[in-house]
Amino acid sequence: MRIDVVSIFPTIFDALEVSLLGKARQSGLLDVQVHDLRAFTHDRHRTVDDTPYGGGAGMVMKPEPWGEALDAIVGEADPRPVIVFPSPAGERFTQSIARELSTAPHLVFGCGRYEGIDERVFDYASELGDVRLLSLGDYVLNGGEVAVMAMIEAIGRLVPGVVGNPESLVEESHEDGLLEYPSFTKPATWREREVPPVLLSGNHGAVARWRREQQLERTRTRRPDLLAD
Ligand code: 6GU
Repeated sequence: MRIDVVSIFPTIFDALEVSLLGKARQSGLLDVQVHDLRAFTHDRHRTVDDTPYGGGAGMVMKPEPWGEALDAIVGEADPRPVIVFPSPAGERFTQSIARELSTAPHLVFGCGRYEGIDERVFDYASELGDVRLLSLGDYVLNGGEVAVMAMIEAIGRLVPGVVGNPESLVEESHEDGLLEYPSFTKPATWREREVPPVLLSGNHGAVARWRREQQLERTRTRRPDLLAD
């Protein structure tokens, strides 16, 4: 999978060099390229923002550097990429969207800062690829970079081969619409706390039933919204 990221803080993405995703990049499973938006400016101050038309607080990202960056990165790339703009005003990013995007051969992430990107950029981008505006949740970050890090990790680990044991992907929170069951390892007693006896019983059917009950109970108490869906 090819992933391009456009940002005015490209070094934030240095963290993608470590751990599982770092390995996947080294092995060629993920080809991640990070681009500095300011490289697509032409003035002495490498300006990427300006005051909003109509007035109001804050600054808006200018369309011209975005247009040049998208032209350079996407150009006439044969499979139309999915172009993701992280935004608190976007559709909620979920495990099912992560699954869907993990099958795309080419993803482009455009990280906005300030009060956002000139709206015309999204319309232009839709000529070059399939545009998605995606939000992590109902809170506000200073920019899209940290959100894109989270999305790349959620998507990248679903690309076949990135996670060594694919079975570890199936019983996770959100894969079946429920929260994950609790896990325990040795010792069986630790600081006077016991592992639930059913897990030591060797009765696979009983273990499976217990785990299912735990999933339902946790989801009911912590995330009732998931059961309503
Ligand atoms: Cl994707 N971007 C920003 N700036 N804030 C967010 C977000 C994204 N998701 C939640 N808050």
